[in-house]
Amino acid sequence: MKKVENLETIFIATTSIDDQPKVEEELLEKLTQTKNWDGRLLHKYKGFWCPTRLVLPLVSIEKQFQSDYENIIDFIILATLPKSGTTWLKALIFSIINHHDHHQKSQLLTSNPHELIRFDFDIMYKTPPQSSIIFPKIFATHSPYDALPSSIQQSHSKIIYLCRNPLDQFISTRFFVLENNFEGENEPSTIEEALEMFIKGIHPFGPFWKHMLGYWYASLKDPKKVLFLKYEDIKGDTLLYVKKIAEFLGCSFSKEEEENGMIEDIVRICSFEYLKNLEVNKDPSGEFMNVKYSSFFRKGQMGDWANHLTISLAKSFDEFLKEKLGDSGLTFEIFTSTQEHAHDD
Ligand code: PPS
Repeated sequence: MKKVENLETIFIATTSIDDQPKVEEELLEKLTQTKNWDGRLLHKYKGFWCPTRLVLPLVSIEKQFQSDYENIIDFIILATLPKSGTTWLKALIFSIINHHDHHQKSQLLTSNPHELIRFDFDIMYKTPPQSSIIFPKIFATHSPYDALPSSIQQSHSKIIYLCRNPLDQFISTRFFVLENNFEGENEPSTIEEALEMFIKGIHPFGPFWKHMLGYWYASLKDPKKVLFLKYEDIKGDTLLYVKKIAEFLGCSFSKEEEENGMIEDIVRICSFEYLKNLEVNKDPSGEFMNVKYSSFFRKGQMGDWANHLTISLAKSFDEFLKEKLGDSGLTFEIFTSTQEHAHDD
């Protein structure tokens, strides 16, 4: 592996996506499989339910990180469960990292955030067979902490984890899947059936509580390495979190930049309304991994679960969640004060 420039490194591909059918067949045979509520296949890989088409790209990445461990450089990794605010986090981090460089920063106005900071599995997918893989210094992953290449855990890489009220994440996923017809020929399950599977941990990159707790404990163990964030907290005070993220990444804003309103600008340009209404994100031909850009911007609100689930379902979910999170110190406020005392009619 050699360093190309500041933000890019090259790995030489060891497994070609061309070999996928054969290698995948052999590997997948060894893994437990199940179907998600939308009919898509999931395989149990490294302790989590991995969407089947992503298993091989993740295996390849693992191999390359292992073989290049000697030269590993320090990465910046954005980790999330799907539908937890990844697009927002990508926009924020891209803007923060490039805050000194107006030209770079302005790319957010003409590119979808997923094109600016890519997912690990997407990098593998887009690489032509047998060619060098351009692996950027900053990338995103949905993999759980324990499933990250061990060299990442051992290096001085920085990890920013973002999670979200799991009921909102569940609802966001539900609409995303239905909008994009991922279920193919399968009849999608009812929302209640889908929630039951979610509670069993059967969903992409699940179980969700293990995903969150993995990064939570890693952040407690080494807060300089892992920054643990919640969607709801960032919504509550985006400005404060932009500063925190910048400090964590070692690229704080100068006094002058703060006084010139640079942080407010980043907050505004990364806001849901602003990003959603950019021409690039409204363009019906704009797609990322076969998903329309517009599909990454639905409502961007907290508590949307209440428009789709009953209070009693949410209350039993809350009990379940508290039990799973135990005495870890990680908590979520699922209910507003009014909802807490409400009952279904
Ligand atoms: S993905 O497919 O995993 O990358 O999806 P992800 O970006 O994690 O989650 C999509 C949800 O995030 C909302 N969103 C935002 N919220 C706040 N601010 C900004 N800028 C923003 N951009 C996207 C998006 O609307 C999805 O949430 P829901 O609840 O479905 O609206």
